[in-house]
Amino acid sequence: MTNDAIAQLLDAAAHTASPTEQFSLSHAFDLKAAYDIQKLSIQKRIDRGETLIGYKMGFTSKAKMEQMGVHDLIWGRLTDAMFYESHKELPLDKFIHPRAEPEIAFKVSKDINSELTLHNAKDYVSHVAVAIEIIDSRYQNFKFSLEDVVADNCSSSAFSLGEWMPVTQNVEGILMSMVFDDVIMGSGNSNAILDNPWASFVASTRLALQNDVVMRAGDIVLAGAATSAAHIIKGQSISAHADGLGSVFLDVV
Ligand code: 0L1
Ligand code: MG
Repeated sequence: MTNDAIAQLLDAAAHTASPTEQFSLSHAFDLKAAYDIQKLSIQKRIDRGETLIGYKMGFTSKAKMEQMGVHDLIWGRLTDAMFYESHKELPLDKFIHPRAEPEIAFKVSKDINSELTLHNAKDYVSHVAVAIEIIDSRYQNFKFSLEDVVADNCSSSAFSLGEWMPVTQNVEGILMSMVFDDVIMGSGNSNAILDNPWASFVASTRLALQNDVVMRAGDIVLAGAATSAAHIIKGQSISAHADGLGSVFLDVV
């Protein structure tokens, strides 16, 4: 099977919200091919009129790595159609078996053509926000290899953002939580994200460079989750909170 054929099947699975089998079970492909498939599959969205608006980092917390049984940092792409405004509805029928996770988001302030460091990263970011990422593996039973999940855009399917705060707002070592209706589904420290969410942003600039991607002013980077992901169901009000950053809310309908 060609990379484009896999990309087509993954795109169709996402578009029709119907799961597909893991490709790695029948077809050997490496991480480089997986990222190529991811790019081809996102291109199909762009060809339908969607716009690339940023990137997501995955497997950035110990909890997440343990939950999924892998040890590599991965990244995916975000389009405008994946964005849902806070306090608005998230239609469940667009997803297969979605899960939510509380994250920190960064907004890029100028084009990035080099790998940044913890020292200069703030010069390239204008704002930070609390975020919810909705992950929805296109594979049956949320089961995949590292290559499968990278090809599947690292399960990314939707996200929402709290109010953008100036970059001077602290995001290190802050308490974060995710609440479904009135139940706390998970809470943790933002430093569960690679020991410091800024480290995840810095890693995104390294990965972008390695993959010949130029991050543009205005791009959004989801830095990763501070807790394990939790299944969402119809009728729930879901929210994520981060000390000093505020909250973000979605109604699952
Ligand atoms: O955002 C994440 O850390 C998830 C990456 C993809 C793996 C998954 O679907 O849980
Ligand atoms: Mg995530």
